[in-house]
Amino acid sequence: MATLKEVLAQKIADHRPRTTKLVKEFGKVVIDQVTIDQCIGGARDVRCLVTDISYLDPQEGIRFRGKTIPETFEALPKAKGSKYPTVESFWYFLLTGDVPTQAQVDAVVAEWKTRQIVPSYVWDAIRALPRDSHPMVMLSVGILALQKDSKFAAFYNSGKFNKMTAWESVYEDASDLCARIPIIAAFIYNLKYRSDFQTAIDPNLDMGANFAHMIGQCEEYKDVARMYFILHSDHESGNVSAHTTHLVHSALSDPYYAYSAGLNGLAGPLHGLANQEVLDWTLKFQEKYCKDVEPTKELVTKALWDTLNAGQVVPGYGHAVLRKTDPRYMSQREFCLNTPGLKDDKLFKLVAMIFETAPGVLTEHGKAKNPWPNVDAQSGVIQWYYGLREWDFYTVLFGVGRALGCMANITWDRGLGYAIERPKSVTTAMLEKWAAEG
Ligand code: NMX
Ligand code: MLT
Repeated sequence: MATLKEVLAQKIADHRPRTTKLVKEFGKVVIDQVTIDQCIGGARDVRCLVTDISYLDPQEGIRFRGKTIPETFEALPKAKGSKYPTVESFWYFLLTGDVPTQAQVDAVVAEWKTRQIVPSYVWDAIRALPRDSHPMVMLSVGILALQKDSKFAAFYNSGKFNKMTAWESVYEDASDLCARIPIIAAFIYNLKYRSDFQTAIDPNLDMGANFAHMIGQCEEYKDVARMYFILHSDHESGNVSAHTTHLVHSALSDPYYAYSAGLNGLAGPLHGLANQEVLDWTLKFQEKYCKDVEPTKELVTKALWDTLNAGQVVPGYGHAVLRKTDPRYMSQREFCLNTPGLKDDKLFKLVAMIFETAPGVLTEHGKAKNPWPNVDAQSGVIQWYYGLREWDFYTVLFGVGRALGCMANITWDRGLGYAIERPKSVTTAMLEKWAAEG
């Protein structure tokens, strides 16, 4: 049986002529134009990035390698005794576009076991930080500390650097990073919230299950981890974390530099931090409005307007690309509805009530182009239910999942020899001149 790396080598070799032909023969074909509001407004909708790993349709939502979320979950081999696939099978699928066989999945699980050992200098670097540092700082530092042993950096410095084979050492770093990031995340969780009670890796468990084991979670949480990491993995390449990772790596900075930077973008409240903001908002709502009474749609409406009138955003709602409810939201909601206990949980019911109320309020408010919930509006309540209540850790969970998409993407970036990213800036005076000229 060919290894994942061998399968990928063939895929990259097969793909290269397509990219070369597009550039050589059709390089000047126009696929978009840029307007002044796009230039000032965050390059929204400007089509200038290429990835085949996922595609985000504004109406339909994400497709991983051409498959919707339900199709992805359906197609991939499941973890033993579980309804969900292992993260390792999803990694194989993201990288190659092929649904792996059980034997191919087992090989990746075994390979990641050999990659999981985190050097002690990473623990030293994290421990050196103030204990009340945000866990995203700890994660970003932990990933950056791994840079010392980057195989890509070593290859670059070896004097034998070769553009055709450079992707191989990116693949090595990417695989190491994906295998190690849940171990680092578990270490941070235990350090901050379990009085530094560290649990050893279980060599018999797949990535998601082992993460659950390492943070002292229950059997059921193994599927929560698998589902969470897969759902948060990739959202095409224009989002802040994926784009930052791609941009930094385009300077041939190695995967550790690149993903540490990507994590720093994920830590922003308009991006991945929104999941902790959602929990914060919801609990504050309960505290302020529902100490003695049951929540009602009227109370939720009032709280939403209070937030909007204070000039704040409603966390977990809106999106730069999506124009409907995020299918990642629906997938997690379905998990809640199918989980006895969670289905009737007080906080889940409140989140469901916000879902019924917020789109109408945001539509009436009239600013947000998309009044529907995104992935972050539903993820925290699941963690909360399973007792993972330290919500400043939620973006770390997002960061563990997002590593899969970012690492798959930069492996392909190098495979296809994408150039250093360097868009052109203009001055305000130039915009004014072009505006006057019509
Ligand atoms: N609540 C209130 N106002 C909003 C919201 C919201 N949820 N979403 C957008 N707006 C406002 C936005 O601030 C902007 O106002 P202004 O003109 O005063 O600057 C206006 O509506 C137009 O923004 P859009 O074009 O709809 O949104 P944009 O593409 O700029 O930003 C988000 C997308 C996701 C950053 C934005 O919807 C938002 O801030 N949402 C809340 C935070 C959040 O949930 N982020 C997580 C996104 C998913 N993720 O995980 O990364
Ligand atoms: C993501 O998953 O990255 C977010 O939904 C944000 C985005 O796609 O822009």
